[in-house]
Amino acid sequence: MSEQEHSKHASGASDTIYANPLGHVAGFSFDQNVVNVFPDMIKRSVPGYTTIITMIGTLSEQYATSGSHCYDLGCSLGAASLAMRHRIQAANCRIIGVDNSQAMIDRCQDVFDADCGEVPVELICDDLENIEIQNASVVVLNFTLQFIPPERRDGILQRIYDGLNPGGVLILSEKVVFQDQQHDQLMIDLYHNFKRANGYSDLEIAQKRTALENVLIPETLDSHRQRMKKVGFHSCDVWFQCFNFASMIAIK
Ligand code: GEK
Repeated sequence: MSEQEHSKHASGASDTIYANPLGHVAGFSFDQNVVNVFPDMIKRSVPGYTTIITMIGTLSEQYATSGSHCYDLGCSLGAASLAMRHRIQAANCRIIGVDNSQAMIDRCQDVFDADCGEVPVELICDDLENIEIQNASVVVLNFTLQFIPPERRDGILQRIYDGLNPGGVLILSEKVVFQDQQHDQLMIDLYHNFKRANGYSDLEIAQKRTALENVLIPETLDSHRQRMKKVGFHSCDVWFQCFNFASMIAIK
């Protein structure tokens, strides 16, 4: 299944969740309404998303080893798992997709039921903190860690590091902030222009921002580098960045 077919199969609806004024903007949650528009929402909201998904496939082809596990933590509708499935050449790999939203996992299962890739894919509805990570060659956290309370992030990264085989990789994509306030504001302005160019109104941008407050907590690239080094990764840095969205790779 191609990325275009994935979008079509996962959902064809466009994101209008914040199009009308809401008296009270509730905290963002990955419920059925979000699932229904998710492929459209993430492409119009995350600069470089399609490139990152394609490259997760490429990186998996390079790093997946025979008989190992590839994890997609916070898999949503399975775009990264699907890219991995269609690029992995190593024998007897298994992809494990995890998401704690039942609505996401149900729709994700439909996607894989309609896909004819050969690598086995297991989907688990659970908090990623409850998942044992073992015999891993590739672990993907594609815009997921940002939704987890910061004080829990060290422990998660440590368990990922411990569960990776030597030479295995973590691909970590996140929305980020910058220490230099002028640069931070420039990245936010450029990002909002990107959203406007993708058809979101100022009202939609403002209401979504409110919904994500205290739900999506971004850190600096340096904080991510430091955490990766602290848990044991000997090599890590950014491989992709557009405005305040970046993807990093760390090698065990
Ligand atoms: C993609 N990776 O398309 N445990 C498991 N899942 C979680 C947790 C948790 N503790 N917290 C949040 N999630 C995907 C995109 S979206 C990013 C990832 C976004 C899940 C949550 O339910 C949602 O599906 C996903 O993480 C984040 O490549 O929407 O900006």
